[in-house]
Amino acid sequence: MTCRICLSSTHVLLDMGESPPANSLKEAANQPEDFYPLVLERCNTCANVQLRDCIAPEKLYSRYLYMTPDSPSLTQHYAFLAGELTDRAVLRSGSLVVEIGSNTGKFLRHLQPFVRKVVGIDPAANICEVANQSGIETICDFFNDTSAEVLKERFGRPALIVARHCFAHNPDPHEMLRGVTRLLDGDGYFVVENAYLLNTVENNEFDQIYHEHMFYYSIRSMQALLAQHGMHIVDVLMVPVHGGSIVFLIKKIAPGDQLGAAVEEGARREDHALTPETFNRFVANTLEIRRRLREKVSDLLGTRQRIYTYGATAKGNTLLNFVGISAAEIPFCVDSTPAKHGRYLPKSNIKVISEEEGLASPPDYFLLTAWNYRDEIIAKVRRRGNVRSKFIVPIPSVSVL
Ligand code: DWN
Repeated sequence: MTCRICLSSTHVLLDMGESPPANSLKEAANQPEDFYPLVLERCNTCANVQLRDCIAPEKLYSRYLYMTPDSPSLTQHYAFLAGELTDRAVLRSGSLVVEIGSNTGKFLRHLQPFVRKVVGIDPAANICEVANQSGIETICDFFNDTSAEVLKERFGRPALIVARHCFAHNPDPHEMLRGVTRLLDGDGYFVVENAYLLNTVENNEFDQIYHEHMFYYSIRSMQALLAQHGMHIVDVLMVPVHGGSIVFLIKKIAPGDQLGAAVEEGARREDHALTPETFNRFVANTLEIRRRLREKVSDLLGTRQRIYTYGATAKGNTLLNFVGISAAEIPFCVDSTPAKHGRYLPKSNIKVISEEEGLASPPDYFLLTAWNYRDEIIAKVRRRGNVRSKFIVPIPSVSVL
């Protein structure tokens, strides 16, 4: 196929067969659902790693069930990020901040005390309603060159545009960057946070592969993309959230721009680490995790152990469907998001119940599909009095806690 960053040819890294969109939770288990190829490929020129087949964003995001969870680790991350951005004069009092894919506005709420005004833009009508009702002004639309012009007319030019875990969620990053270059203040920053390819590959996080993740960014592929839009990375931050993410601090190229040493250091590290051997090892480890998890679940069910999953996560649906686990083996998935309760996971048909319901009839084992919140979820379950259920942690290798 063709690289959507530099238009060169690509080669397939991993074909995960066909699956439904990861957040397409169903109202009824037997509700018909659409399946799409899930194939990861790499560019032969610019190191870009992308999904080969993209689903129309309107189908994925116009009505969206993922709401940023209440999570101590996320709140801690917001505080860290706000501190770093303030120290680097990226977050400026008296300025305007726009966040793309702002969801319910949790991060913007955190930035509000540091600036004059915050504005969100998100395509999901149901999510925008929640955000606006909570007092975070949110425009319901996709971010592109047209909506950027509307934002500029209404609010002026922001000194900071943020895109956390959404810049990789669109088939055409060039369109988003045209909007950013149109809207951003000349001396402003574009801050992109995303799951980091190096962490995804080195930690065997194959469940991060799902249709919302249309790109798997590295410093090299982001540099190749930005160079086509007169922009560059001035610094990077490595952060632990979502299985290991990278924060790109991006500016329009201006004479005298100082680049942080971490940019070139990180890029060189990628050149050494992201080799064909590394990708082959990633594929081999993915197949090994599938084999071992399959075995673990069968053994436990064979000794009449009850298993629930914990976290109706998008990544969890890739894991369950790739391993071939369904409601025939695991009847329930525990999750804290009210909008997901009573619904059924795509393909596996596992029913989502609340954490309270999960506590009322605790299973022998939880398969932790929200492994990126491992410590806080286990601590919460223990704090609420369940000291019996064990946790199967699938990533970076199958283990039981
Ligand atoms: O990139 C994306 C990331 C940022 O968020 C999106 N494409 C979709 C989504 O992916 P995910 O669903 O894998 O994200 P999370 O944040 O790992 O999912 C958290 C889920 O876990 C939520 O449904 C809530 C649930 N949860 C819970 O039940 N109890 C979370 C915590 C912290 C808890 O204590």
